Amino acid sequence: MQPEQPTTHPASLDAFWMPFTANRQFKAKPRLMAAAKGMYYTTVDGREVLDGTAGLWCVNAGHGREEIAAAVHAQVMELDFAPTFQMGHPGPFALADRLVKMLPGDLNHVFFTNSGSESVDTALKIALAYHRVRGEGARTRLIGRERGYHGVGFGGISVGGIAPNRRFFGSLIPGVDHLPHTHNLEHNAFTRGQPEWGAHLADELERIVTLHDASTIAAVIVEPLAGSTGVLVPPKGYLERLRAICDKYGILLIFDEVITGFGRLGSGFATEHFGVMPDLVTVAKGITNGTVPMGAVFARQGIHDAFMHGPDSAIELFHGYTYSGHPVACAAAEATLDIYEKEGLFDRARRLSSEWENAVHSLKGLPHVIDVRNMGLVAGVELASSGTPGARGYECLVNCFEQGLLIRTTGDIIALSPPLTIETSHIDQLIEQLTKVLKALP
Ligand code: PXG
Repeated sequence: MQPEQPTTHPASLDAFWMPFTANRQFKAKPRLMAAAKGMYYTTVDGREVLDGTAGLWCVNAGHGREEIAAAVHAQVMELDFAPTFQMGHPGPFALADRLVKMLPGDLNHVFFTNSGSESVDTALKIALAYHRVRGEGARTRLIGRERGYHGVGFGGISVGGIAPNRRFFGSLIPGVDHLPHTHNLEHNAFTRGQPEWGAHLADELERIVTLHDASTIAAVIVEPLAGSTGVLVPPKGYLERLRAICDKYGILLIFDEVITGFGRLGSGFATEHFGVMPDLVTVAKGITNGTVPMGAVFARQGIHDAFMHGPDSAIELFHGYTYSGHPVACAAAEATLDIYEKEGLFDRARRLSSEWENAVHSLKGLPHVIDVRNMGLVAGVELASSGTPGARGYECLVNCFEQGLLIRTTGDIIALSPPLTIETSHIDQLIEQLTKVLKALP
């Protein structure tokens, strides 16, 4: 008997419980991608869809890169898997060495994970353990921010600031507080780049320190630019103030760069872009161009070194994943970094950013548009709610997809974050299609 031909149309959609999706609604009218190349997806019914979101903020070098495919294939054939617990292989050592040269200052040690969520939980655990190994074990409190997204681990949802991601899951981890978010349309609507208003919101950290006492606080975690909750650009001076207050009280500052890392803002990383040095940095997504799951946490020299005491035979950090530094992920990451370097994609994002800014701000004045904000190759377009929160955003997403454009929406906010390989013709197409959809929305 001949084997059945593979088909891109699944026989049934029932068994896959989809993440962050209205499963019943989706399965009644699915949107399925079959292939991708460059800036475009192709759907199972053969339509081209322009990728306005780099997949899920991860395919920074565009789709279907031969170099990554070749590296992954070669790695599987040479060394498919090897443990990194009390054992090793060259991949993660070489990759870590290369990565730390891309980050500023002494962010020169790397702990590998498999996702952004794992990176966040790893960074929070390193922060807690760091204080403990230094004899400040009372520093257990973690500070996040309203509208923060730090993945879906228990640590990440605890410090995260998105109510539906938190309220179903019990008491979360104890001893967490939140800074206020910085989103304010009254002061900052239609700002290009960083808003002037809002740096003072960092001073809320002083209030939290007064309330709990610095001796109980381990770390503050923020996305330098908040992605998932609608592209919230940090006000001028805000991150600097957070850094200064953390320094004053011995609190670690963690930047979650899962979205901002690897060129999105027109610099390698947000820490470099804003000139503010955190103590720990989390990344994922763009590290492998979205091809193989991988994440990482960067730690400053002093944090790493605080663990390197006691007998040589002692395991310094009781943490890690079977797939920390997986050979195939390392190979994909090396090939991805080669592309970023050879094609100068971070500089390209910076060069394109003013063209991008002008393009997205041309949406001002269209029906329902109450804000446009941008930085590097990312933009948020906020729509007025139709009365049912999220309904207009969802309708916009569906209509864009039908028109041949992939966007992301969070509530009634559109997030745009195309591959850094985008060209003027694609920017024009994106704006044209979005304009058409916005004009037709009820
Ligand atoms: N931190 C940040 C800042 C993120 O944006 C994570 C952590 C978690 O990463 P993983 O790999 O565990 O998903 C993220 C993920 C969206 C969207 O539509 C954003 C993310 C994931 C899925 C959708 O904005 N960000």
